[in-house]
Amino acid sequence: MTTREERQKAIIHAGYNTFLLRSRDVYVDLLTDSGTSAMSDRQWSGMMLGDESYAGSENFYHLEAAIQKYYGYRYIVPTHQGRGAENIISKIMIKPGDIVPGNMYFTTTRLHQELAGGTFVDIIIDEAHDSQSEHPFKGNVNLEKLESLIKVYGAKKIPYISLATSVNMAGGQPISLENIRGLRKLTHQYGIKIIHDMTRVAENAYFIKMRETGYRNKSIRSIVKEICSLTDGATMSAKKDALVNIGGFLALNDKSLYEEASNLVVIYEGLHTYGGLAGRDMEAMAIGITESVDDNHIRARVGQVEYLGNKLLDAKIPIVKPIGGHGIFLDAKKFVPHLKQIQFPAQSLAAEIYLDSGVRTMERGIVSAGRNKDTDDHYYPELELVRLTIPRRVYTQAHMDVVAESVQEVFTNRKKIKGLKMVYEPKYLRFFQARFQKIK
Ligand code: P61
Repeated sequence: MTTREERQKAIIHAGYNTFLLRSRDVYVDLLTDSGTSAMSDRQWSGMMLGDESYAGSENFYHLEAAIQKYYGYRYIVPTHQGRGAENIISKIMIKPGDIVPGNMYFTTTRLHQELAGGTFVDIIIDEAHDSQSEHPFKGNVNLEKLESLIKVYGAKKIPYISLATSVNMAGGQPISLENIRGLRKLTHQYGIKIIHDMTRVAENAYFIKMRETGYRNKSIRSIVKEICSLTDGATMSAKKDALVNIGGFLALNDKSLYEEASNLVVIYEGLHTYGGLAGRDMEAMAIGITESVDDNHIRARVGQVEYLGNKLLDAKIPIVKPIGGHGIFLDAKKFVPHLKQIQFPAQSLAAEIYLDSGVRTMERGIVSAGRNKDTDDHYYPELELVRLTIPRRVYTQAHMDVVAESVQEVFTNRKKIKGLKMVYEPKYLRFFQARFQKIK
């Protein structure tokens, strides 16, 4: 624990960017659920069985078997984390001038698509951009938007649909199986592939179980498999759902695409049977995948997020509704309406929460959205959010109580919160390293 004076120094030193804080200065760390979950006794036992052979490690085959069994994809290429897989798939499939439609952008995913010469186009339903819409599947694709895009550009210009389950930037919002089926049908007509960002697929499956007609008695495991069966391949950051501190993969059903991927991976990650990971990491991932599709685990995980969300709703704090799968997202436009978006309201609010209690959160608004690659102007996203992300199997409800109290305290004093100006802006993924000063 730290004093307010210590936190004041720390946040100024960090340029009002929670990514630049030292973890020793943080009390409850809700920056991300990425790589921050606790591994189980079984996973740790698996770490002891690392086969650290350069080629053909036993652990690779365990991982491959787990992916085939639980997700159903045929070929896999391990990578050090999700963006390693995004780099490879983008390089293989996207040509300069291509259009990549997707259900809301994700920072690293869009950047790799752009670096490969593509342009991302958002085809998520409009409700996803409205924090107060209670649509049960705000991750859904607007199929009419997609079809008119295909008509304008032609199917040849669209290498694949970038389809995320549990849409992160929308607030961890799910897509329904009905919508994925509709998308599959439409893409089949035009011969377009679907590449699934399956980083939080099990959390999405939980919402399908709870909200979609006909799924209440289905297991998470079977829902996950059904989702994957409707897509052609996937990128995975196993640091989330799959409960590991490091790891990811690219999965594909098409053999020739797999062959290209397994050739590229040796340039950027490592041999195709380790992809930048130690044997022990692959073993932990194989076991983590198995644990991630357990109904009881996923209910407890999403249940903890709901616990915090309901506390904030009871206190009339403006958050994204419905409550998502991996965190609570504060609506900064409603929380600090006196700040203009160019004064970085969510960035400022995240700094203020840290100052109040040492709780670390993350900006998900104008800073994260970055600049338009063609015009170089800031994007002004509808959603200006602060994400309180819950790691899996780490915190207790008592920690959630502390967090809720702190957010309420900051809410009470919200009128005093000042805006920020950006004083350092890196070229790529600026939110990680940008620095700010308080506007006097
Ligand atoms: C996160 F602020 N997410 O949510 P990698 N797809 C999806 C992700 O959520 C994801 C990746 C791909 C992080 C870490 C992070 O703007 C940020 O294993 C849906 O991180 O390479 C990662 O997977 C990339 C935080 C990433 C960010 C980018 O906290």
